[in-house]
Parts: sequence; structure tokens; C-alpha cells
Amino acid sequence: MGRLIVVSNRVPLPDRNGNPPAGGLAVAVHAALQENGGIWLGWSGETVETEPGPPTIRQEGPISYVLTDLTKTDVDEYYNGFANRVLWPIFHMRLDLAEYARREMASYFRVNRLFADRLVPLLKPDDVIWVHDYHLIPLADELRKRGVQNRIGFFLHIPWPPADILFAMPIYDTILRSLAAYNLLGFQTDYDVENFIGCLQREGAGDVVRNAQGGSISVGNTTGAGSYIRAYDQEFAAAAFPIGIETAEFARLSARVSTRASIQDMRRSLEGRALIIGVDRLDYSKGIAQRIDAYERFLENNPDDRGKVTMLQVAPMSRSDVPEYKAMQDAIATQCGQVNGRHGTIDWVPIRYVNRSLRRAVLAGLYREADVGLVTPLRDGMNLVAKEFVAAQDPEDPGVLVLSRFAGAARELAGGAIFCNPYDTEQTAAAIGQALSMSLVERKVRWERMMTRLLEYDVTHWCRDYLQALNAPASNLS
Ligand code: GDG
Repeated sequence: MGRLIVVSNRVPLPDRNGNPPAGGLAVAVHAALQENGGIWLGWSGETVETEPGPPTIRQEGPISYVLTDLTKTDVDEYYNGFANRVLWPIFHMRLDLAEYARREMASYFRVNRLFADRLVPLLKPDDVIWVHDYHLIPLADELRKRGVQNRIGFFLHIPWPPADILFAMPIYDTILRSLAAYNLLGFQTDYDVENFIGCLQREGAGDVVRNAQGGSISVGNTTGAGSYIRAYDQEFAAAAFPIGIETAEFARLSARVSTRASIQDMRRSLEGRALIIGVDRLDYSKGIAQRIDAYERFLENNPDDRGKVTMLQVAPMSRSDVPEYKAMQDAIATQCGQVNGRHGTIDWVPIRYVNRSLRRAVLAGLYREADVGLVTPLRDGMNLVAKEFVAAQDPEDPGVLVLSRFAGAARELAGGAIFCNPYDTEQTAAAIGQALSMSLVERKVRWERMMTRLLEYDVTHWCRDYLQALNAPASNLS
């Protein structure tokens, strides 16, 4: 195998000692880059007023980190604009939140051209290129236009929507067509693959030519195999690769941290009450408002439980340059205040709300202390919090995961989590009640099912599987 070239909007840079930042994807992808050497290219996070200069290159052993600045206009229009105000809401089925501006679409393609221009001079013929996420969908097409013939793969971290949703987006056809320039499209779940193929079929643009049964693009035991597709006069593969976490490492971390004074202090402050935990970037896709409604309904429906349970919601701010996110920050803070005002007593606060980022180790310790993990997105590509909550549990006294059926993680955690429909307040409230009253025996059985899966298919496995499929000989596609 040649070098690996990874391209993503942001690059998780290693620390001064060359160690990648803790946490899933960065560690696994860095390990893959170490093996054969390679490049990780992306935006530096810096903005400039006029045309960005040449990229900065940082060399760490066999890995080059190539960082390009962007103009302020490009960040406003490509990142905050088309990527986060069109693609993100549409792919999460929020047509009502999508805002189209022609200028922003143009900027999205301009930045993809810039990334292609930066990458081409660095490429060698046997390099394998792996592009990440919705910011960079047209990148392969731009590379092909520049004569690049290398194998190029794409992995979408967010869901792929059904045709009726995608087709509501202007230039959906350009987006769909540009994906045919890749050799391998990776999605989080088989549902996303189905939706993608459905879009091609409805568009009359192409179809499956062969399903791979147990072939090189078959993954895991819940996702089935991938498909070989012919569309827009191109042949390529599409398959589900459900992203994992560093399961064993996270389990060890949580066990270690649980003895720390800060975690013990938090436990003491609960005064014997059960703890329900929610952890999410502050994003409308995560269903935080609906979750708080469901918790309030649980308190209303179960007067005997009032004063016996505390909900801890950690929701660090994200994308604060996008107006919907700023508005949401205020709305969630108000909602928590109202619930506390309505139901709190002089010695009990129903919801503790933390609107900032906590350290990873602290999160691991908090998950382990919690009796219930409440993970209720309205739509989510995977949701790593669900997996982290499971990995962090004490095997002798595991907590219960209440999980939205609309999270990609639900495909793997069936039989372990209690599923809920986050749009159904009453049902989610009942799921909270069921979780809080579950027997130790049942908790253990459910947890073991989930943990077995997460240990087996962790992020290293995910990364290896994807790259193996991307490197599979082109003859597989015929
Ligand atoms: C996208 C897709 C897909 C959260 N708060 C804090 C904190 N976090 C960490 C969690 C977890 C990560 O952030 C969030 O991961 P998710 O998967 O839940 O969500 P997205 O950011 O939306 O990610 C998603 C993912 O890509 C991977 O493919 O699963 O569906 O939307 O790891 O622990 N970390 C720290 N402090 C916090 O306060 N340190």
C-alpha cells in the first residue's frame, strides 16, 4: 500500500511530543498514517483578509500535517454558510432550518478547489486518499479534473437523507453527481446506504450492479455488505462502516477517574439521588429541548420520584457564529431554568446544566457515576456519546442507556439500550422510568450485549476495515 492521504475540514494536530489528541478517530487515523507514512491536510483554523498564502507544513516522523488558511469570506460562506446552514440541516432532515444563498454555494466549491490545488502537488501515484465529511463532498471531482487517478474514498460522518429531503436542496444534483468521482463511499449505517442508493434510483442516475456478500466491503455483523454501483458513467462502491470508539481505553479511563476527588465530590453532592446524564454539543440535531421536556414529563408522571433523581446536562457551545446555535443556547438555558423553577425545592435542583466543555477524563468519570445515559438525538449519523456511556460503565453495576432510534448507534446497540422516539415525550418519559427501575440482572445482560459489540468493533477496527475496502483491487468493482 502507498501512503495514506487524509483530508478533513480540521486537522487534529498532535501535541509537542507527537501524540495525537485523545479520543477515537484522531488516534485511529494517526495510527494508520504512521504505518505507511502520509499527509493530513485541512484548514488551519486561521482566517486571512486576502488570498491565503502557501500552506504551512509540520512534519512529525512519517506524517506531514498540511494546513491552509482560508479567507474570512470563505469561512463565513463555506463553513458557517453552505456546510453548516444547508448541508447539515438538510442531511439531518431539517428543511425548515436550511438557508440557501447562491454566493455560499459558490464559496463551498471554491474552497474545495483550493483544497484540491493544495493537494495535487503533494501526491504520488500510489497514494490512497481518504476524504472526510460533508464539507468536502466535491473534492474527488476536483481532483479528477486535475488528472488525479489515485484511489479516493469518502466517509460521511452524518446521515444521508431520503430522496424527498435531498431533492429539496438546490444543486442537490451537483452534490450527488460529484460523489461518483470516489472509488468508495462510506456511510455510518446501512440505512444511509439505502437512502443514498434511493436518491440515485429516483434521479434515474444509476443503480446497484452487484451486492457484495461477505466480500471486502462487508463490515461487522449488523450492517450487512456493501453495494457496487454504476451511476453517472462511473463505477464505485458504497457500504456502511459504523464508526466506533477506543472502547477498551475509554473503559480503563473511566475506572481510573472514578476514584478522583472531583468525581467523588459530585457523587456526594447528589445525596443518594439517581443520576441521569446527557452530553451533547449544543446542536438542534441532538434533541436537547425534547429531552428536557421528556424529563419534566417523567417528573410530572412520577411524583414519588421527585427529589430522588437529578439530571446532569453537559452541552458545550458549538458553531456560535451560526445564528440558530446562538438562539439555542439561550433557549436551553431558559428551559432548564423553567423546569427547575417549576419543580425544584429548597434542597433539590432537578436539572444541573453545564454550558461548557469538560475534560474527557471528567466526562468518562461522570458517565460511570450515572445510572442512566439519556442519548436522544432527533437524527444522528452515529452518536459517540452513546458508545462512550456504555464503555464507561462499571461491569458489576452498569447504568442503562436510553437511546433514540434515530441515532446511527441504534443499529448496533439493539438488545442492550432502551430505544425511544425523541418526538414522543410520553414514551421517552416512560423509557426514563423503565431505565431507573431496571433490575441489576437485566442491566448486566443488556450492558454485556452492547459492550461485546463495542469491544469487537472499535475505532481501530473501523479504520482498518475502511482502508482495506478502499485498497481492494479495482477488479472488485467490475
Ligand atoms: C459527528 C456526527 C458521529 C461532547 N461534549 C464534550 C465532549 N464531547 C465529545 C463526546 C463525543 C463527541 O464530543 C461528540 O460526538 P458525537 O458522535 O456525539 O457527535 P458530533 O460532534 O455531532 O459528530 C456523529 C461523529 O461525527 C463521528 O463520526 O458520531 O453522528 O454528528 O466524543 O464525548 N468532549 C469533551 N468535553 C465535552 O464537554 N472533552
